[in-house]
Amino acid sequence: MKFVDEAKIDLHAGKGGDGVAAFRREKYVPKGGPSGGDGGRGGSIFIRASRDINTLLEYRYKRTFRAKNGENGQGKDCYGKSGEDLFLEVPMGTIIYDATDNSVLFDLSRDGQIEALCKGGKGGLGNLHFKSSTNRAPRQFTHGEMGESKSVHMELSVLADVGLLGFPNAGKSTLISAVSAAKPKIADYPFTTLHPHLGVVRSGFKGSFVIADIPGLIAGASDGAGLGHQFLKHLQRTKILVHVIDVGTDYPDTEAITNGAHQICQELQKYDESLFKKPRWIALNKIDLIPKEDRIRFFEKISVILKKRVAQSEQIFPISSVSSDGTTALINGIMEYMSKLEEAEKK
Ligand SMILES: Nc1nc2c(ncn2[C@@H]2O[C@H](COP(=O)(O)OP(=O)(O)OP(=O)(O)O)[C@@H](O)[C@H]2O)c(=O)[nH]1
Ligand SMILES: [Mg+2]
Repeated sequence: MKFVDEAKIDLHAGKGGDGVAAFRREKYVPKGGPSGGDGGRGGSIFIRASRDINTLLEYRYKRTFRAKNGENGQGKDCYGKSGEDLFLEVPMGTIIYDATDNSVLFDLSRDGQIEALCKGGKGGLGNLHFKSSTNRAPRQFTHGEMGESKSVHMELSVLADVGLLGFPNAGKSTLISAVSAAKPKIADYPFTTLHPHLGVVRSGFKGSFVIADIPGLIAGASDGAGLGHQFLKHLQRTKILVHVIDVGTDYPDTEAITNGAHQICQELQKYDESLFKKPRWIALNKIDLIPKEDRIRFFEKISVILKKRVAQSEQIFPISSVSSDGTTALINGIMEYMSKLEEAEKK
């Protein structure tokens, strides 16, 4: 499925139906009074967040949405029917901007959250309403009001607590599939992952958090190399980044490994300073490729360099996503950190 995370659409709520001027015509009643009913209200447009949708794809094809008009009033005191409301569904994490001034209208972060985007026009009044002691046979009625129209820009930024970061092939997708039920494609060629995937990680009885796997970054991503850094925006709302570094493939070349890690940090900083300053943990992946007897010495050596060159990397976890070695320690560490954050937020 294609992943679309931006769309611009035009919305038009329904016009209210016109009121009507009509008179009662009944046998043996020579002059019946006014009987024109009101027009129905025009349909409004609402937007609803759903966790079952993960792309704005449908808004790429259809870009104009109209709610139904209200029906006109009728004679015999009949009111016109209201126009049906229109509900647009978007993924959780979609932010709606007013396209004219880019102000944020809504941030749809809860599943099932509903917001009113465009109000339908009020129905007009039938001549029923204009009867008075001096005017028993009014011919006035009013027209229905126009519905609201708006152009909105929608932007999806996936909602995750933890974001995975790293080169293509570092093993990000393997890690998310080892610790959650997510089943992203895994392969030994770069750019296997083409759009963000989310996985829910359950950590024993302690709770759960959402982790996002995004496409790999390469040097020059800020200039558009590889898939560029267009997906980094999906990490903006995370609380921790986990930088996945493949230490197995180039073992024992610490220089190559740490240079690579440094490049990712540079790309991150070029993209956005606030993202760069987020807590960033390190997962040294593919440790199964390192001889067992060398592991401890190697981790110590590489950790010292990483702590110096790759800022904010106090937390370093050696793991193997393939064998799940070390992944529990990483997950528990994250869970503990998240719980502390939550407690601090409550205070
Ligand atoms: N030996 C070993 N191989 C691993 C490990 N983790 C991942 N791999 C392999 O590395 C390759 C790339 O893994 P992916 O999970 O697709 O890597 P990715 O980081 O998601 O890559 P992109 O989606 O291209 O950015 C696959 O062939 C995996 O089987 C590991 O811990 N040990
Ligand atoms: Mg991947």
